[in-house]
Amino acid sequence: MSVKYEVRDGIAILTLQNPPVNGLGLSTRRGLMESLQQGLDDAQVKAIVVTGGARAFSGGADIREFNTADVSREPILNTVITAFERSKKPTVAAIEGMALGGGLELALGMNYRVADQRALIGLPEVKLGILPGAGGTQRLPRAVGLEVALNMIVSGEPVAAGKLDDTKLFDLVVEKDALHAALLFAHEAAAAGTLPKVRDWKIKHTNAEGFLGFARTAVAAASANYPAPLKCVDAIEAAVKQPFDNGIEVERQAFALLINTPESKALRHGFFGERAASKIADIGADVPVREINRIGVIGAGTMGGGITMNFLNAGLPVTLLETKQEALDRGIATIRKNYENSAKKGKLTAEQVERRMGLITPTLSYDDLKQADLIIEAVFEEYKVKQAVFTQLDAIAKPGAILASNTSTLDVDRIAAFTKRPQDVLGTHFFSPANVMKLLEVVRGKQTAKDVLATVMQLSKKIGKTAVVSGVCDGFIGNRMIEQYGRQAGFLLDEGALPQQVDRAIEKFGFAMGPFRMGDLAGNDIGWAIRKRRAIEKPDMKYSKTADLLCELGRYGQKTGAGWYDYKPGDRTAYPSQQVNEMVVQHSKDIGVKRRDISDEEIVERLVYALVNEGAHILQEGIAAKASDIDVVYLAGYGFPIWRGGPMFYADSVGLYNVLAAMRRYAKGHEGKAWEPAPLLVQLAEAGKSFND
Ligand code: T1G
Repeated sequence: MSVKYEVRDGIAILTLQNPPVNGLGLSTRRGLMESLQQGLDDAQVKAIVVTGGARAFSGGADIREFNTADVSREPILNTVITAFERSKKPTVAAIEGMALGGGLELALGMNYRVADQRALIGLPEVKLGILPGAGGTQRLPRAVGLEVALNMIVSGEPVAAGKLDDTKLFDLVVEKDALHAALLFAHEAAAAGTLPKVRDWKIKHTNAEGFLGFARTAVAAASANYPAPLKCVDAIEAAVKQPFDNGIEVERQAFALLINTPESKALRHGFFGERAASKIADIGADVPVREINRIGVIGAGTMGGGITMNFLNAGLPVTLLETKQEALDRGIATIRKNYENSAKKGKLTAEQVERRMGLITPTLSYDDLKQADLIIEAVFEEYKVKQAVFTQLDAIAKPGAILASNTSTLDVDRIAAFTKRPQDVLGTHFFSPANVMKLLEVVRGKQTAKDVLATVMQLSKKIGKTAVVSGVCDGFIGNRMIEQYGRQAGFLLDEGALPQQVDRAIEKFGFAMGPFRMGDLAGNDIGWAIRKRRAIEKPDMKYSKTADLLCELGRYGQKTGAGWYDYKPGDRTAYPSQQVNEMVVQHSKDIGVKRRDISDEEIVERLVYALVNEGAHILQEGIAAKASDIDVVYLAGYGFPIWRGGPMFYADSVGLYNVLAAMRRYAKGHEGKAWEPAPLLVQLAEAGKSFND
């Protein structure tokens, strides 16, 4: 039963039991209705307390039910909340852990609320592209006031219950054992005999009209691609201006509209995708994880330093090894500078900075890594360097230590073969800056043991990373796809576009940064080195020569003051470059391609479908286990617009039939060979199926 019923000293206690976070699915909603009725029918019961246990009162509606029939099966959440609100016996919510979304709305329908000061309180629905759909937009403003409620609902950000102690939301905020406090409170409530209802409260505000007008303008400016935030403002405005039941109707209509928007479906896809990424088909909960208490990092450069910070932030000590003292000192100084910059912005206290710095053990000796449970190397991207490192690690690391490579392009199986313990080796591909970027590609070698993979996936969550498992191939998931995206960007220049047009078009589609601005930021010489390698390994993979011509001019990007764009000292603005544009136009002539006007739509289709087609190969080869993993890589690591759900989800929303048809059109053009469709894409398109089916 998803709700346990018991009576203690005349108080009915309803305990939600729907792990992991008491999602308010159909069986839980039914359990609440039946248990409430049982308490109302039981003459010895004087009051009713609802609790969810220590981890969560409730994380809200059971989002696993969305887009299923159950979500609208009675009793829907509004029915349950109304039943509590009409209860003739006092009802008290005992809140620990969290009360989010529908969980908070349920508590708002009760007469009283007692909360642990640390409990997370919020209405995060807007992050899923919807709005609170069970009275939250009507009751929360009545409980915490107009301004606080609007900020909580439009941002979707939870706050600790203690921060709301000065509002009417909680009748009691306690340091611990909220249930015990709630039981005592229930006795008092029963004796008092009053049954306060949030719906009857007035909304506290100073100048509602002015505030709502300002809020509407600010929200519209900040949420151009998202319909939900403005709908939140509409519903809250109804709470201020209309009777309660009218406001509920405004909220209901907005919810029904938003749940079916492409943006909400994309946001929910991303939310589930991120959690599904940590589910690995052949690794169940029964696979043990290894204990990780000490980390070793080899290389104190940009990547090694950033990787180190992730573990320091999670309170894990790191032995940081370099080959030369000055490199080690420089690396430590950079870590300190990063923390001190955060402290200047108020994100860290000076004491936290020192505590984290105190967790670093700098060393020049491999012997100091002997006790490490996990060692990550971030050394130079060359096999012979990796071989030297892993040979030494194999000699000194304790049995059972996990050995990880931060390589972004080399073969993890080949690296594992440098050791006698390939089962303990895998890739952990961090993205620069490693202490900031959420994405972590965890590269599973052929011989990587299951418990090694399970351990690193669990550790990834502890350090706040979005981890996605990749198989071994050149570029894993993200970089392998971005290479095809970059090829199309170059061909578009050959055929008639200019860098600023390509960037503007894809940024309008929603990418954080177009390919040419990205190249200038990351360094155009990185791609140059890869193309030189490709010329030997894959001579039939053609590229536009413009990128090489650019590098031959020494225009590596911001780091050389000039790249695809011109830059001014101290100014990171990318100014279109007459020299580069002339070079591009001249190159078209040199290769005999007649330049033509290219539409933004073609630019977007060619860049995005290049990702999709390579993603289909990656899926077919089993490098990625599921399409949503590929989407998560692009949402978390490559600035793909989250309201479009990732390349594979976006292709599904366009329709694979249409994607394939467009690719076939482009296959007739310049360098059309690049548009050879992946067999899986053809197969799905012809079957009328989707990647994310
Ligand atoms: N329903 C069902 N399962 C949920 C869930 C939910 N609401 N929230 C999380 N989970 C699962 C999640 O999939 C994962 O499962 C596990 O819990 C741990 O999650 C009418 C309609 C609650 C802060 O948007 O923000 O109410 O992978 O890894 O870091 O107005 O999950 O272990 O099998 O994230 O501790 C509103 C969304 C719903 C909350 C916990 N509620 N969840 O974070 O663990 S809409 C939300 C979160 C709604 C009403 C509307 C977080 C968390 P598994 P986790 P965590």
